[in-house]
Order: sequence, then C-alpha cells, then structure tokens
Amino acid sequence: MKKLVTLLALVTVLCAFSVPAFAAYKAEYKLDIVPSLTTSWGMGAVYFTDLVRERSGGKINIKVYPGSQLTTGAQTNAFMLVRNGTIDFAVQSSINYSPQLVELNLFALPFFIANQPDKYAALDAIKAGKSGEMIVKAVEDKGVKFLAWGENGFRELTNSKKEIRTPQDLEGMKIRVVGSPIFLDAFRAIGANPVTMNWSDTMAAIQQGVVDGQENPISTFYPVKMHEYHKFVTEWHYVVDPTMYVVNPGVWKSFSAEDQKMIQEAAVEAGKYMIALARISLDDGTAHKYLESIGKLPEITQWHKTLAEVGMKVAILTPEEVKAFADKTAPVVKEWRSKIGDAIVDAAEADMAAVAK
Ligand code: X2X
Repeated sequence: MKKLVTLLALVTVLCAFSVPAFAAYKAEYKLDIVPSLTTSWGMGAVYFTDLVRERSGGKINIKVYPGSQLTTGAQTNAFMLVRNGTIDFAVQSSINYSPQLVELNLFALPFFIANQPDKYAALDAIKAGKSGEMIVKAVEDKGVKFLAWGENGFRELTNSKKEIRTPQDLEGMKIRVVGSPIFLDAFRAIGANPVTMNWSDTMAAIQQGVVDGQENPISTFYPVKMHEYHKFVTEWHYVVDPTMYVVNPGVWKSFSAEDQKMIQEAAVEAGKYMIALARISLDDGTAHKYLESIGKLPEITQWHKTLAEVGMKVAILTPEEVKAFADKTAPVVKEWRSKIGDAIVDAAEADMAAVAK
C-alpha cells in the first residue's frame, strides 16, 4: 500500500512537471468591440485576429464579438470586464474607458485637438509623446495591458431636422451621446439637450425619432445607414476617439515571450490599418497611400462623395463657425482640465505644439 501511495505521488509530481509551461492556451479568446464588423473599428479588430491566427499557425484563435455582445450592451463597462478577465481582448474606445480612466477624457476635450493646424498630426504627436506615455501608464496602472493604438475617428454631428452651423441651430435639440459625463457637459454648454444611450440602443431611438441627432465618426455612422434617418451632417471634428487594443494581464502572462512579441506586433500593424481606414479621404492623402501600399484599399475611398450619393448634406464649418462652438465649450475645457490632470493636458499641449507649423 505504502509503495502504491509513493508511486501515485511520484506520477502526480511527474505529470505536474511534464506539462509544458505554456500549454494553458484557450481554444478561443474573446475580443470585444462596440460597432459592427463592417466599420473601420470592426475591420481593424478582425485584421488583428487574422494576423495572430496566421502567425501562430492556428494556435491562438481570437474571436471578435461585435455589437457590445460581451458587455451585454453596457459599453462603458468594457474596461472593468477586461480587467477582471471576463473579456480576454478588446479594441475599445477611449470614450468607453473614460468613466474608469479620467485621463482618457483628454481626447474628449471639445475642440482641443481639432483646433490644431493639422488635427491628425496633433493626435499622432500626443500618442507618440509624453502625454501618450502618461495615458498608457494610466491604463496599465489600472490593470489592463495596452498593446496598440487604433482609431474610431474625429466625431461629427448628424441630425434629422436641419443644417447646423451655429450653436443657435443646435439649441434644444435632443442629441444622443455616449454615457460619459464630459459629453453631457459639452452639449449642454452649447445649448442642446443631450441624452446618454448605448450604441446598441441608438439606431432604434433614431428610427423612432426619440432623438434628433447623434455624433460619431463617418466610418462608424455610415455602415449603420445613418443616411436613411439623418440628412444633415456637421463636420466640426470637435473631439476624437482613438481606440486601444488591450488584453487582460493574466491572459497576457499565459503567452510565451515569443507569442507576446508576435501579438504585440500584430496589434500595432492592425492598429495602423484601422487608423488609415478611419482617415481615408479625410486627411492629406497619407491614409489612402498607406492602404494602397499594403493592398488593402477599402470599398469606400471618398467619404464626401459617398455621403452626397446617399443624399446627406455635409456642412463643413469654417474656422469662424467652429470658433463659435469652441467659445461655448471653453468653460467645459477649463473644468475638465483639472479633472483630467493639468500635467497630462499641459504635456499634450507641448506635444501638439512641437508638430504645429
Ligand atoms: O457609442 C458610440 O458612439 C461609439 C460606437 O462611437 C463608441 O463606442 C464610443
């Protein structure tokens, strides 16, 4: 009997040590996104999972769950669910993380980045600079591993009622915004009547006329056929929504060093693709050239032409018109500056100034 016990113990010990260190890979990893797979956000997420599957020889299989399925619609819970491991990976918006990470409201300061001579250069300078480093640190300090930046895009206004070019035009209009306090503050400061709502409920509210307007990047509102309900677009670029590729730290640690390197590189590459998709025809041509160079030009390469074709009327605001809105929201910027932290906002201003011509 004693011999048998010893033998069993030995077998147990041997088994424990013979398990390879990284055998605990899951059959499927879940990745959370808010919109549909047909948006630049969705395409950028799928490209990441394709690259990882291919480069791991099929060993690492990540599945994209669109439409906020993994947060059961509650998109602003995404950060907590990645942190606690309910969700393995996410490509998420800075807005949806901002309720847990006040620093991310930097990108939602009204007309802060858009007012720069080149808004894309300014955004890239933040991401590459000291302020970007501070933001990534805030994300990681709160318990989520950051992999790469992506982009939802600069956010424009659409509505069903009339052309909006001045704060007076927007007066009293019911506008759907994401459930993040700075958005309520900004729209109230302009004189509108904002209501918070998850994206998964938004199209129904728009169809039923519960709200008059909403704000999102073109590449996010076009695929859900916003033009069937909203004829008017106001291009004011008032805030930007960069997305982040992230992973739960426990899941991250379960990968071999070699796989970690591959996953990180895939996220950066997919992020570059997503950023270019979000910018195509809206920047100086850089995005188009990049997508062409990697042989991945999307179906729509001229947003203004496409919006006109589906009957949308786009009001491109002049700098003076933008200033009227920025003047209204200046107190919001002032108030949120201290909430976000002067150190980060100052650093962002310095990062942007360094590339301003
Ligand atoms: O809810 C939105 O407006 C969206 C899809 O842009 C985000 O998830 C921030």
